[in-house]
Amino acid sequence: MQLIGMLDSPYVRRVAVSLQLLGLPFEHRSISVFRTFEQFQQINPVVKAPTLVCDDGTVLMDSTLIIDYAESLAAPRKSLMPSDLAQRQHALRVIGLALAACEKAVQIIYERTLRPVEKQHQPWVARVTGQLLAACEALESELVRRPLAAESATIDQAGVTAAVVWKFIQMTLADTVRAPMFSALPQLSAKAEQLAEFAAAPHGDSAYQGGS
Ligand SMILES: N[C@@H](CCC(=O)N[C@@H](CS)C(=O)NCC(=O)O)C(=O)O
Repeated sequence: MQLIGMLDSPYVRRVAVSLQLLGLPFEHRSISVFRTFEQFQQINPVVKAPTLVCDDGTVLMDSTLIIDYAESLAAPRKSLMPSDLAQRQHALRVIGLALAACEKAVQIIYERTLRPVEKQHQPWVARVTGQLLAACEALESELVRRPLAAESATIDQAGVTAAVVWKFIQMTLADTVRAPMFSALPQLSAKAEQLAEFAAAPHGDSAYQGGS
């Protein structure tokens, strides 16, 4: 199968890391939804990253749905979701907070980079910034309350998503979400970035450094 999209997208990156941890080989095509819109459009007319082209040619999109499909492919051998109800509930809360933080960060970045300065709407930016900070603070509290594993054998989807999202936010909006105000999130991120699965799919322009 082929994963389409750039690893500067936290959505693409969480899929790239998850596929590796689930033991699923894939080819990565580092195609930009902005700089290479037409090329992306040939693969997925909706132009959403990540896109997954399955082995039978079916085109999936949305990181959570792609990971759901990957989980089905890997089952019952492996899963990144805890089966215990309390642990699963915690994982779902962490993933929800991390994805909300991610969405708000992307909204701020799009406002800053895609709109002319005179068309940027400060009340909207202030609202989204408040939501981003609220999500990061709640995420930090969850990680303090219940620390997440950050080893290849034990990291779960909550750990993958929280670590990927924190790295993305620090690479793009460190002026808004100031690392010194947090401790559990930077610690999780620092450990996760050491893992082979994170190192093979680094945040940025490069392609996945593994697989076929
Ligand atoms: N909820 C989606 C969000 C994906 C998303 O917004 N991806 C961005 C790249 S970071 C994208 O495709 N942007 C182009 C667009 O929305 O037109 C997911 O989890 O995959």
